Amino acid sequence: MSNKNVEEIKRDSRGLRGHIADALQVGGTHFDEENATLLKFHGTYQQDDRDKRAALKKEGKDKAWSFMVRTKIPGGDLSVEQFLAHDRMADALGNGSIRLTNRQGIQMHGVLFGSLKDCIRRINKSGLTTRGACGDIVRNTMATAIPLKTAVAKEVLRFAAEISTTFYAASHSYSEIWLDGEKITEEPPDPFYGETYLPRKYKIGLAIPPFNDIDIFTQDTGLVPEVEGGEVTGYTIFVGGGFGMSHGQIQTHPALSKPLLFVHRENALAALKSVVSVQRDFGRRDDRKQARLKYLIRDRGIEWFLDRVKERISFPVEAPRPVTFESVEDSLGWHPQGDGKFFYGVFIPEGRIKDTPNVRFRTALREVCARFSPSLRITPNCNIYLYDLDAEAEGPLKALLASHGLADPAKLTRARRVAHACVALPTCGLALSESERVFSPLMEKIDPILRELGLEEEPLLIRMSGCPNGCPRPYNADIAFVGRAPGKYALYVGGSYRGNRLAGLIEKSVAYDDLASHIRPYLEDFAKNRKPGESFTDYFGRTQTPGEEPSSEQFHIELSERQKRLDEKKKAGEPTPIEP
Ligand code: SRM
Ligand code: SF4
Repeated sequence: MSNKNVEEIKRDSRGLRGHIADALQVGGTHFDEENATLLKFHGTYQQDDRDKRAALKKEGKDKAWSFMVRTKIPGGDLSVEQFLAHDRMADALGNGSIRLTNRQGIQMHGVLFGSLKDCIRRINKSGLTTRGACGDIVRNTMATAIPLKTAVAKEVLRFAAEISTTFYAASHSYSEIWLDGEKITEEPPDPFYGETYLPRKYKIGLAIPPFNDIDIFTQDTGLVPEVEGGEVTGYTIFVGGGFGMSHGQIQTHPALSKPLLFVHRENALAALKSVVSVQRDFGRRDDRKQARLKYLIRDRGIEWFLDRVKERISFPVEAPRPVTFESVEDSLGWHPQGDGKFFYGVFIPEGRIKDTPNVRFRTALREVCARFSPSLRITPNCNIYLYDLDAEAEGPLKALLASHGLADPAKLTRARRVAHACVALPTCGLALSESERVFSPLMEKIDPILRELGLEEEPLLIRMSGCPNGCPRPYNADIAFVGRAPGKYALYVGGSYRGNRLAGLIEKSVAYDDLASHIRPYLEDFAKNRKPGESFTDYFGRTQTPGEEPSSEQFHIELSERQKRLDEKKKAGEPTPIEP
């Protein structure tokens, strides 16, 4: 057990080297805690198989150690060769599956100590990297995934890639350890990050209205292009989104980002660097649970933050421009992409690409790659777009996917097409309950309710997580199940499929088997009483908490209690904002 805290580990790491290279040389099954902390900056998490944990402990044996390796893919855009490199590794080095992530990356699970270097080396050989995929640093940069061939979409994807490389750690340690790069004995501290990098992880995404697939309000920093004459002229920058929290700990809560400023295109990268540097210098480093940008902005205020950002730049910035988003959904199925070619959005439940007795996702995608040579893009809902397809490919492509048992997206409920659950057990060390493994069976109970009530084509955002850290971005969903304990979930209702409203806590603990029946009354009420054309999001906003959407600070208060306080205040003729 290391006595050092994470700040000390970073400071003493000699540019994130620690003793990782020595440990790899010596061999074994896992790394010590300090090296495991530093490994995150190199894009890998040390994990153990939690399905086996108890039995191994009983037998007095060590944990079944393995590694999750995360590939960073700006905007989720990758080639057939890059995808196939991961597919090959799934068998050779991993657990036989690939996991698309909801930040448009790829995770390999079950990589053993002896295969780790090979895995990272192979990812780099394919032209991608794991560098900075995890750790207290700028993570994978997201961008609207829909592969439309507009100048704006092209520019946004280019900028996502530029942001990604701009915020790499400067240290040569990555190439030294994993790619047999030249050994550098003395290195100055990182010119941007310094010795201790950022206080916490940092997430950036770009969203092209009306598409909010990247869930822009959940990012530490979001950029929305301003478009004139079909070209990007600048960006409105949002700051302070983030979803991690702990159940019942009121000082921890999700937050949606706020508009900060508008900047002209040529100054956007410099403005972004200034924004990140303010968090670097002022974000709390004494408490990792209060270290994200959202808390800095909560504690000091957006005006204070803007002043600090402006102090560090020499060009003018303007007031943020208004932005409007329609939905966080993907466009699954067959669509024109605007240049005579077509794209097809493939539904991948929970982003897990594997072959099962009924559905052969891996085989299907391998054959698609061989036969149609598409370009690929991972969506923020863990689905995948195949694009640059010829019109003639439609029939054969659909037939190929169907022959391997993949669902026709048009036959799924609209809710199922966008729903997501995080990884959780057995690999996630923080999971309090199941998520990915129990989500499809749960949706198989919810889908019939939606069909029975005539809601199969309603935009309804449903998300599930195995703990309150918020990886599947549950807290702005229409309906969310958040793991509390084995088989138990907190129920949240009332977010928005546009991604711009937080849900509210409905019940603190519901048994897994009862989840579908607990949300049924909300769906019935909506189906019966909504106005023509009104979505669940808008109905809930109009009827449940009119003018009183739950703020971050009220996040741990159950809906019934919030409504009780609201009614009391109204009765007394007092202003209605609800205190935490
Ligand atoms: Fe996450 C930690 C999986 C997106 C908030 N997340 C983890 C770890 C690494 C567990 C750990 O620390 O040991 C999980 C690995 C599980 C496994 O076995 O694979 C994990 N997070 C994921 C993924 C794979 C979920 C998914 O279903 O796709 C996503 C990977 C994205 C990527 O490619 O980088 C993933 N995580 C998110 C998001 C959503 C987003 O980024 O858009 C969030 C909420 C937004 C945010 O960051 O606020 C998120 N993950 C967290 C947190 C809470 C952070 C906080 O501020 O408190 C943790 C725990 C932590 O950092 O202490 C965490
Ligand atoms: Fe693990 Fe919790 Fe993230 Fe799910 S939300 S992957 S359980 S950390």
